[in-house]
Amino acid sequence: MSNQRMRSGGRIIVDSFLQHGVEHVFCVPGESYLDILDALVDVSNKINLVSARQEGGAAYMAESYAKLTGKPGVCLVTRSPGAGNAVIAIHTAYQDASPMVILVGQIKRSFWGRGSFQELDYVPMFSPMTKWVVQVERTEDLPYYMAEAFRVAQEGRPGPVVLSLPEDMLAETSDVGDMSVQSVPRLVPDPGQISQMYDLLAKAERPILYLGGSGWSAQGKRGIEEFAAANQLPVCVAFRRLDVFDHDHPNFAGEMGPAAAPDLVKRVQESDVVLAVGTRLGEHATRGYTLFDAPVPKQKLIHVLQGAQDFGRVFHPTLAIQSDLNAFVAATNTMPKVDVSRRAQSVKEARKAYELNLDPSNSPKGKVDLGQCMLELDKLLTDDAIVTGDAGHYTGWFQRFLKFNGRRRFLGPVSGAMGYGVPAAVMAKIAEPHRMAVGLVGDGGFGMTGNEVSTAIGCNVAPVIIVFNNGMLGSIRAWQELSYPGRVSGTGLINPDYVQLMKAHGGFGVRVERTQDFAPAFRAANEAGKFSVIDLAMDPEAITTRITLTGMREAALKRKAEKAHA
Ligand SMILES: Cc1ncc(C[n+]2csc(CCOP(=O)(O)OP(=O)(O)O)c2C)c(N)n1
Ligand SMILES: [Mg+2]
Repeated sequence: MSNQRMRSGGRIIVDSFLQHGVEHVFCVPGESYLDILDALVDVSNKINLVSARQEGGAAYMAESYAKLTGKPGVCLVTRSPGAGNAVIAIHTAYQDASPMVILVGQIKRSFWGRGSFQELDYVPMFSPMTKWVVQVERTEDLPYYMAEAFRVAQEGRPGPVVLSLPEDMLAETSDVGDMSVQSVPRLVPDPGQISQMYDLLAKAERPILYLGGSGWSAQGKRGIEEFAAANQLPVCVAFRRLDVFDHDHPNFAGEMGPAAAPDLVKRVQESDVVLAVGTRLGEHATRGYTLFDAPVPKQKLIHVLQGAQDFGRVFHPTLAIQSDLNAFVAATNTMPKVDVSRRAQSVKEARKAYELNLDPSNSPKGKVDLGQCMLELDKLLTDDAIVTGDAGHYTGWFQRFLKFNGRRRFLGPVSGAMGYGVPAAVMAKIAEPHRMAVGLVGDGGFGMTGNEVSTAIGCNVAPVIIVFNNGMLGSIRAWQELSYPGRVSGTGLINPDYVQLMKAHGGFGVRVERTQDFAPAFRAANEAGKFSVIDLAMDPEAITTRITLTGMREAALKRKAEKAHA
């Protein structure tokens, strides 16, 4: 006889949450996992169950929690409709390398294969977007699967794990004991590779440090700042990885997403050694894979990644270093000092160009000067604010003009999935109630998950959401103008009156139609102590920080005319 008490599957899972230090669980309830919900009742003083309005919102909350804390985000969803809604965030966790444990309630085992109500096989469904997906058939196996799910989600390149849990398996009992928490090995770089890197960097004339990826610790971020300074390396950050390097640091040269400053793009292209740490050098980090020659860049490429699967996938590395990013930074301390003062000038030039790029005076503007608003916002945000973003062309404005650092965090979908900003801001205020949480979202993005305002109000948390309201799905409209100039199709938006909408929710809403009204509106929203929306009137012409919508259309028409004549 085992000494272990009999526990249901749900209780075993909740005990495993406690073992793994889970503090918040994000869910939309379903009848397929009642036993887990039931077991959570007894630990409500230790685990905060956040019940969102839609699984897309719940799963984004869990994913953004992982980005914020580095710990696995936990999400509970019901079978096919719930799992289907959660896909957007699971795929985001996969692309963005965020550790996540997603538990899906499944139909009873005995109903399998009958085309039963909401029957679906999650293994083929989630295989292409998870590190591991498995259905647990026996209650006594749960301690293993839970411990393994947490380990796999965090090891190497972090990512999502899905467990499918038949409802009768969850309700059955077992006297199985817990499995101990499995430590996640931290891959350290090979010392020989660090000395090879040293040789390459010592000889470099125009090196660039290109940072991205997930899993940076505060210490790792401080360490990479020191490394950049000591080695005279200008630093750029990858698309939506804005907070991996302090923007006020003298080596910071800007962000390298699709809206990057042309001067910085040129600098990266003309570099002779690229030290890419964390970033996969994916499509949006490399201007559609054109930033470097593929597959063999003319630069020496030192590529540092947590997982080996992305080495050489597009760009062949000169030196591939598989390592935990923070362990890599720590290992650079062993490098001997070298005189690289000859590179100081190029660091200064890159910095100067970044600072010049912070001037919005040549940017398109309507009644609201968005560049000016972002500079104002930069002053109004606390140093440890959590800023969340969404997808869309409006993101170009804060990506260019807002500043981040190790403490002022940015959470956004590298995957480009819309609807991220509101749930992530709600999560930020739940996980870190004493920090300022500000969501920057388009009117399209707000339309997708703005319903999570109810979740925030239910949880008594009050993020501030700024809706960049241009009355359109601006990003797609821009693509239409580029490829099919003048032919607008399906990209207009009819929006609600956000001030009235917030009133109906019991929140706070304010509309801003002039630049000078932005700062007072933000202060009012911040002080309202309620879920707040600032409806920021955005001139549809201000589609990017560099060119108007009309400018885009005219350039496209000109290109077409030239092509026709050629
Ligand atoms: C879930 C999802 N659906 C569709 C898209 C395609 N898409 C990318 S940006 C965009 C428009 C975003 O509109 P909005 O939030 O208003 O921002 P804007 O571009 O107008 O600044 C769309 C539809 C996407 N990325 N994600
Ligand atoms: Mg829009």
